[in-house]
Amino acid sequence: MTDIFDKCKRTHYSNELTPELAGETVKVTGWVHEIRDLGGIVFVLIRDKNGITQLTAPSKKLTEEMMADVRAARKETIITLTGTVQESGKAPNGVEIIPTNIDVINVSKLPLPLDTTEKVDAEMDTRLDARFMDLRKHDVSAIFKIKNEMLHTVRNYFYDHDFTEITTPKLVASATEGGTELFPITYFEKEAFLGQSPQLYKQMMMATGLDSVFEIGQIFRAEEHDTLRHLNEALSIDAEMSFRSQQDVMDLLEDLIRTISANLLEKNQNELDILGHELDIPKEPFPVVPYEEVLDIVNSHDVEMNYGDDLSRAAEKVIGDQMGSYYFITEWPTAIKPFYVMPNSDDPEKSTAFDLMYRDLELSSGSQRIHSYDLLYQQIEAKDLNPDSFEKYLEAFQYGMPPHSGWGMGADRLTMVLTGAQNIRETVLFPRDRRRLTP
Ligand code: AMO
Repeated sequence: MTDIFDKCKRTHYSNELTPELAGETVKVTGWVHEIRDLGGIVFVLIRDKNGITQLTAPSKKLTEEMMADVRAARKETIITLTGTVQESGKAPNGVEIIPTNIDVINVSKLPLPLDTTEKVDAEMDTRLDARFMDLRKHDVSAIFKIKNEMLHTVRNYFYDHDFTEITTPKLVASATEGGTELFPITYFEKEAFLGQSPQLYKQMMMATGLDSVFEIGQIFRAEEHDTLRHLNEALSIDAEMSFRSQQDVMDLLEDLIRTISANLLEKNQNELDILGHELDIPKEPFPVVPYEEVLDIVNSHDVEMNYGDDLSRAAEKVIGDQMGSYYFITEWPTAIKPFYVMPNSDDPEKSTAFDLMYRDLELSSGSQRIHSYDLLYQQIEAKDLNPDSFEKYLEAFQYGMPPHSGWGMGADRLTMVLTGAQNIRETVLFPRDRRRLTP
């Protein structure tokens, strides 16, 4: 018995078939994308992860048996086609395959939950319900190929800059980013939460002497928001550096964004073309706008914003229109930033916190952190938090905590920018939002 894996072992992916192979016998395996039966000739398009191959079956040249096999093809069924390459100006990659054998590997049920040929637009919910099939579409898989390359670049970048990769618990005992956005869970007889951020752990790592650490991991936010830019489970890229200032970590973030953009242009032009997205390559140093200037700009565009307000959606739109692609907002009021943010030494009302924005989208937040135990304790109390819940975190600050800085960046939001996706759900395989917990 022929092993099924031998049967479907391809010689080429679709994109590797070129007119230079004319006359050769090849084997391609994939999903039946489309069937066009014109009577005397049948075309079957076969899709794999890299493209589409055209099977051409002229009834005059093929046996009745072969024609019957071709006509038996069903959409989204997996088949292996063996055949001869022939040049064809009209077919994908300029080649078509004249079949000598067709093996049906696994038959698809019909009707399909989605049209993979993109001739019929599907609602986002329908697509997410049948995500496995949605991802068969090349303009959907392109987003994840770009996200993959971005994450690959991020990891390499950190390794090249002498960072240590860490993984920290997602089952945690206390809030980090303000108390309202936590998912409570039952942890045996105790109360626990899903982690909003690796913030406390990455800071505790500064007390270990590892100096620079990063983590790529899930964060959980019980926000009620149902927007195109919020999810309840998101992927965060976190960096933390000892003996490095706010400016140092802003420079690192900027350099990382440039490196990602350059790598994508080099490696993923095909996916960018499929998406019809022109990557915005940041050339100049990212502009820096202090919070107070943001206030002036926003108010001068008839959107009310007072000192101490966070950016409303309307304010984000105004500032995004004014600033264009990547820019930093700095000098945020200490009062509206988390307890661990170091106040500005000259003017403690202002902080060392910064946000990296892309147009009207916040991509990353960071700051210099408080490294003094006493000040940290005071700030926790000042934010009406209970220092007892931070006991183990605080302990790390009593035995020689280096001055340090860091940031966290939303990987899904960054993917939106890199792919041109307008809805964050496009950039996550199985998004978790207000209404969606499956698949
Ligand atoms: P912050 O809460 O600003 O900062 O989060 C950092 C970045 O994470 C992304 N993000 C989200 N993405 C999608 N859906 C959400 N609900 C969501 N929430 C956050 C955003 C945001 O800019 N501990 C700090 C970081 C630090 O200072 O190191 C923090 O978590 O892109």
